[in-house]
Formats: sequence, structure tokens, C-alpha cells
Amino acid sequence: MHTIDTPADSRQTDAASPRIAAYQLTDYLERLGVEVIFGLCGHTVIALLDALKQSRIRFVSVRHEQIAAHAADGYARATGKPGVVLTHLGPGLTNAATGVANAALDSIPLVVIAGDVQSYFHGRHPHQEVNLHQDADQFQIYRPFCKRVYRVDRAADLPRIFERAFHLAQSGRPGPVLVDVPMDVFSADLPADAFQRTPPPIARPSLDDETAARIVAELAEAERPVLYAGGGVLSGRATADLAALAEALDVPVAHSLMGKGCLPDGHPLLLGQTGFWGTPIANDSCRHADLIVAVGTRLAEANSSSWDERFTFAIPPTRLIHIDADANEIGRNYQTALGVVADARAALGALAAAASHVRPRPRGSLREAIGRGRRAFAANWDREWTSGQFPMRPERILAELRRAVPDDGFIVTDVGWNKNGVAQQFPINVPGTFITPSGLATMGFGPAAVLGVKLAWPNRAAVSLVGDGGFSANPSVIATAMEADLPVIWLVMDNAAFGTIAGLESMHYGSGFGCLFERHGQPYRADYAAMARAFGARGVAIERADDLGPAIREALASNLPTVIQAPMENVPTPTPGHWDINDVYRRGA
Ligand SMILES: Cc1ncc(C[n+]2csc(CCOP(=O)(O)OP(=O)(O)O)c2C)c(N)n1
Repeated sequence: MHTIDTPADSRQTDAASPRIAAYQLTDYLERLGVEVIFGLCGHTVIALLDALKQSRIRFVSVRHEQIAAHAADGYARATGKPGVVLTHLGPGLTNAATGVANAALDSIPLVVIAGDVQSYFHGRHPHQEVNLHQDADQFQIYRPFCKRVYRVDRAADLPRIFERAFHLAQSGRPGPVLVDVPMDVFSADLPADAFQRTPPPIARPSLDDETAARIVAELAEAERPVLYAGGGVLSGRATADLAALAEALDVPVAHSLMGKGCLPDGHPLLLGQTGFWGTPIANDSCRHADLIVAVGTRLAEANSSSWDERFTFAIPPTRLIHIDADANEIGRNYQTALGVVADARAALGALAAAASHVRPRPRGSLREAIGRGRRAFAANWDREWTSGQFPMRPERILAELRRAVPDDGFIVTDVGWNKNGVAQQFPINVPGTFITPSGLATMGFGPAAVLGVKLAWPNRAAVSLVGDGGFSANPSVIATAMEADLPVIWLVMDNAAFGTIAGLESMHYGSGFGCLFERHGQPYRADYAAMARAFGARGVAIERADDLGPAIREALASNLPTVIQAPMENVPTPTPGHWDINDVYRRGA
């Protein structure tokens, strides 16, 4: 065993009562409240696995590290606690990268623990070391999407670095932090009380009374104000404060993709989602607003119709007040009348309190107009909710899902019809039950993230609604669900295509080349239900539209992981907004 260099003072304590770092680290993670770690083994991390084996922390072993990262991300979204991922070096770390980047772009707190080559071999090119530019360089791969990357160069730094990692992942704008641990550090001796410090509780930044009163006065006096909610409102658990503010001042609420669920679907002030896949009433209300107070949002491209003032936001002349935990987000794309760096819950709480004794300008028949607008848009497809067509209409699939899953059940989408359709057309009544990959829009997120969601809430339904492309990207999620006994449902919307992209290509280039699943020129459909059965799970192939509702209910009652394969027609989701890419494509010879 090689000796680890430690400073003189810690060597003294070491001698008094040393204990192996991996076991102390595991105790520390327990103390921090870590309940579960998602990961995949390798020779660099089995020392930590042995410690986990003896602990109260559950280790969920996956078959691909991307699944671990998405599952930890799902767990973090469903609990508000940081997700923890364990990976081997090199290929393990790079496999997890997509999932970690996905979490980063949605501001989800993760701590990624990666094993690395032995520290005393740095520079000698040991097995699986990433070293083309610098010795033991793998942690650099995570730089663009982690709040901080740490390589533990001395065992004595391990406690400090883990305290920092958990602090940083959760504080300010949450996000992933990497802790890269040379494998000999896990096996090093540390003084028995080496892990002393825990991350400090943080008082979240709020609004001062004067600013709160000013914003409330502006909202009360505006003729056509809109509150615009982003994912920060959901992750900040601020939906009750948002509702209180909206109701006190009679202000309608629009939201981004990540903000879906900010008000229950039937709320009379709810406009819906904005942007390309939004709703006309949300886009129109925002475009004609004289004041928008946006909270916890990036005002990102998809939700802002590529920032084209003809479709969603016309700022100015609309006055924008933007409240966000991250100052970087304020003023990026729009001239902003007032930026406020504050936590969504603290800010909305302060605004709601200030609004409680303010009388707003009368808003006439605002609620009736919202209801009319929402019904008019739904009239474009509401007959499809009961369509007996087979392959099914996507709207019927959504309608059956909504009827079968209780309001507190989780709908975890992927990308494709599932995400866009649910965001636009699917009622969400309990905040936080809609979980979706927004910033990176990663195909393959949903089927894996649902595992972490179910683990967090074993007594609530958890369904991954996913396309056949996204589902077949990594079907080993079924093995993990079986091993970890997580009775989730994957409802596969099977259109034998990367349908969303096939639709775009067909619109602009008249073909589905490279986007359709075909064999010898014919549609190619895999039997995902049979595949589920091969894993020992339940698999149900839907053969008539009327069979889907009962199949979902049976799956919920079965308490076994279940794949339901629903053949569907490939039709595009309605797009009331604008996406600039449609002006980019040019067809040539
Ligand atoms: C990892 C990844 N690769 C590619 C894309 C681009 N992309 C966006 S939607 C989509 C198609 C998804 O197909 P499917 O899961 O079958 O759902 P559908 O569009 O048919 O509803 C693709 C390939 C992506 N978002 N993520």
C-alpha cells in the first residue's frame, strides 16, 4: 500500500486514531441525509461500495452511467435534496456526462463522485487514465457543466471538498458538482474525526420591503399584467405564494416548460405555457401585457418563440421585472425595467404579503376571457380524447393517462410528443408532478429519471411517458427497476420514428430520411412489451385504443415494472408560437 502525503499536523492526529477514508466518507454522507446513491461499479470505486454495503445508504446499481445521472436528477427534482451519483473513471465518467449536463441546464443539485487512477501514478499513464493534455485530466471533461470540479489530490482534503461539494450543489442556483477521487484516497487512513464540518444552512436572499411594495403597486396598477413562472418557482416550492399573489392582485399566470404545474390546471388565472409549443392565450397575453413579472426563469428560446416579438414577448414596450436567484439570467435577452436577485419563494412570499392589503385595478372579465381562450385551443383536438383510431391518436394516449393516474402521481417525460404534448395539453394539478428535461432536452432522460422519482415516493404512481426512440435508447432501465424493485410504468408512444424530427424534416425537405425506423423500406417496430417480459417485468402491447386505460390501471395495481407499448400515429404537436430554426432550413439540389 502506498502512503498518502498528508500535512504534518494531520499526520499527528492520524496516528492517534486513523480510520479508512471510504468508511468515514460514507458515515458523513449518512449524516448529510443521503438516502440513495445511483451508480455503476469499477475497480476505482469498490472501496466505497464496501463502505456503502455496511451503511444505511441505498446503492442502486445501473447498467449505464447516464441512467445513474438521470435517476439521481429525478430523485433530486422529486425531493428537493441533492442527488448523488457514483461512477468509475474514464468511460464511466463520460457515460454519465450527458445526464449531469442535463441536470446542470435545469439547475438540479447533484454531487457526482468519480473514482480515478491512483494518485501516485499520475503522469505514468495508468490504465484508463485520461491524460492526452495533462496528467489525470478526466475531471476537466465536466468543466463546462459543473458549478465546480474538484480533484482530491491529498486524502486530507477529502472532508473539506465533500463539505464544499454539498454546499455548492445546493446554494445559489443549484447544479452539479464533481468530486474526482483517486482510488488510493478512498483507502487512505484519516483521523477518525476527519469529517467535522457540514454545509451551512443558508438564509435565502429575499426582497426588501420597499422593492416588494413597488412591484406590488406596479402589478396592481397595470392594465394587462402577467406573472410569468419558471422552474425556479417549482424547485423553490413557491407555488402557494405564487397563487396567493396572483389571486390577491387578480393577475393571470403564464409559465415556461419548467414552470408547468405552478398553478393547478383548473385555476381561473392560469394561461398556460408560452412559446413554440405553448398556447395562443398564453402567448397573446404575454405579447400584449403592459407589465410582466417573471420569476425563476431564463426566458429561454423555446418558451420565448426565439425572442421574436411577433409571437410571445414584446419587451419593450412591455415592462419586464425579472426575479431570479442568478444575476446572470437577468437582462440577457430583454431590456429589463428592474432585476431582482432573490430566491423565488422568499420573493413571492414577500410580494404576496405586500399584496394582501392592496386593491388592484378592476380587470373586468379577465377570468372569462382566459377560460374562453383555453377552451378554444383545446377545441382543436378535444374530439381526439375519445378517438378509437388505431394506431392511436397521441391526444387519446394523454387523455387515458390523465384519467388513470391520480393527481399526485408523477408524469416523467422524455423529449418528443410526450414532452411537448404534456406541456401544452395535459392537466397537472399537483405542483412538482410534471418532470421533464428542458435545457438540454435529453432523449433518454425520462425512462431513467422515473426510477429516482419512484424511489423518492414509493407510494405514489410514477409513469415515464416516452417515445419509442427515447425508450429504446437505453432499455436497461428495466433491469434496474427489477433489481431495485421500483414498480414504474414506461408508456411508450410508438410511432416507429424519431417522430418530432421526422416531422420537421418532412415539413422542410419532404422526407423522413434518417429519422424513421425502417427495415428494407418498411416501418420497423420492435416488440418492447416482449422485451420487458424478457427482463422479468410486465409487458403489454396495446392492440385497441380502448385497451390503454385498463392497461395503465392494471400496471399501477400490479406493483411490477411495466412497459406499455401504444402504437400511435406520427402527427405533430400544435405549435402556436415560433421557432427560428424553421427559417434556417434551405432545400437544394
Ligand atoms: C440525446 C438526444 N439526441 C437527439 C436529440 C434530438 N431529438 C429531439 S426529439 C427527437 C426524437 C425523439 O423520438 P421519440 O423518442 O421516438 O419521440 P417522438 O418524437 O417520436 O414523439 C430527437 C432525436 C435529443 N433531443 N437528444
